[in-house]
Amino acid sequence: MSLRSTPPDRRTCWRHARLATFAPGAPWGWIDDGAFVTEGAQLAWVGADADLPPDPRVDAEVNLEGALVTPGLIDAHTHLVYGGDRAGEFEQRLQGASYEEIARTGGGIRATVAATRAASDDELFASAAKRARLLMAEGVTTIEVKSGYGLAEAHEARCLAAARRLARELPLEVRTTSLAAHALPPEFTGRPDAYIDAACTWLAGQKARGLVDAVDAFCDTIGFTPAQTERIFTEARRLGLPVKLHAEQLSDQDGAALAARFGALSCDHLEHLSARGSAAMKASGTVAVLLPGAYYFLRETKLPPVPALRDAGVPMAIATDHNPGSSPALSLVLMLNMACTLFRLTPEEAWRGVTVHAARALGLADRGMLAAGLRADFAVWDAEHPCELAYRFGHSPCRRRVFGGRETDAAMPARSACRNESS
Ligand code: DI6
Ligand code: FE
Repeated sequence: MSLRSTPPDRRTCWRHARLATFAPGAPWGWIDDGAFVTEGAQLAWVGADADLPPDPRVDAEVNLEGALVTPGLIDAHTHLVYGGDRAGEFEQRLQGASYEEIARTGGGIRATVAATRAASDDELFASAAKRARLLMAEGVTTIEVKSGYGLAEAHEARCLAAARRLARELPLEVRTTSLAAHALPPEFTGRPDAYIDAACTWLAGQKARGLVDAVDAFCDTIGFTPAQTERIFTEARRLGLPVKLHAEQLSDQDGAALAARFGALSCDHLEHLSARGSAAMKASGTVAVLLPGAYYFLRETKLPPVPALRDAGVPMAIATDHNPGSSPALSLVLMLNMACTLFRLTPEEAWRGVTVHAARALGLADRGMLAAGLRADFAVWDAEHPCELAYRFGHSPCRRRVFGGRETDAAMPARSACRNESS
């Protein structure tokens, strides 16, 4: 049976868990002595153990002995598929070069583009699978993966296809995003508008091949202008693809307001977001995806306007932004701590950011909470309360991981990845 096939409608009753369901109501959606029933890939019932209805159809019962259970974690922003790494650039930055200077002199994203184009399909897949397994070992069950290191039609398609292959070969949901408008490739130096014209023509083919779920762009001084971003978004809309945006990361381009006009699923980064941008996001129901790994690694000092987002009621998600240049992070659990320490989110806000709000940032209504009718994607932790996972760092006590009702070894995937794929 393949990893992706839905298990038979086997009913399992999981009892005596501390449940952080994130369902509306109590803080954390907390249930002290909780139980839930999985039926195949879905949750059939969630509630207090004392309220568990008698169910003769249950095939198996598991006593969780008070362990914490949360929804499977969702990493709503990654650039997981690429060749090479940028450890050398890290050293340059330690000697004083800025991220923007390195980008302007042909390093940065362009260096990764060269390494990505040089990598074979199998190499791209194997390196991305190794990274995905490390995320999965910490209870991650859904990830988003962007293209954006191919920057030519065939190479962008190869990267999206590698992301789709992750979902076929690993017990993991993968949403793909086309990010051709990430940087200007060398063939188009000095001709950004011509590049955007070309990138617009690739989207229909990506969609026809089933390679893409959403469209993103990098709207910034070292990326693309709002007018160029708008052209990509217009083509996405014509094709019925939702959009998201790398917005106001290094400067305020009013990108969030532009994305909001297109009903964007999310605007991501947002360190330089204005009050106008956050109001526009609220009005369009756009999620703010905050990326503390990139803030930390680039030693940014301008914080995203968390109090304004909170006051405006804009849902906040937290993601790794895993990429080789600005956030080589492979721990979504660590991002919980960073979101609290650096961005001053509450532990509950940070957790909602990797569950309910992350699901919304991907347009997925079937996950992110533990509730009847949603997917049976969950993690069992060696902890009594989710706050502990936001408080500790360098420590990810995932004990069990269940994806679509099927238990997968939470720890082994990462270890076997290191054995099998690092040679
Ligand atoms: N913003 C980022 O932080 C990443 N992409 C983007 O638009 C960085 C990508 C890289 O440096 O490779
Ligand atoms: Fe990013």
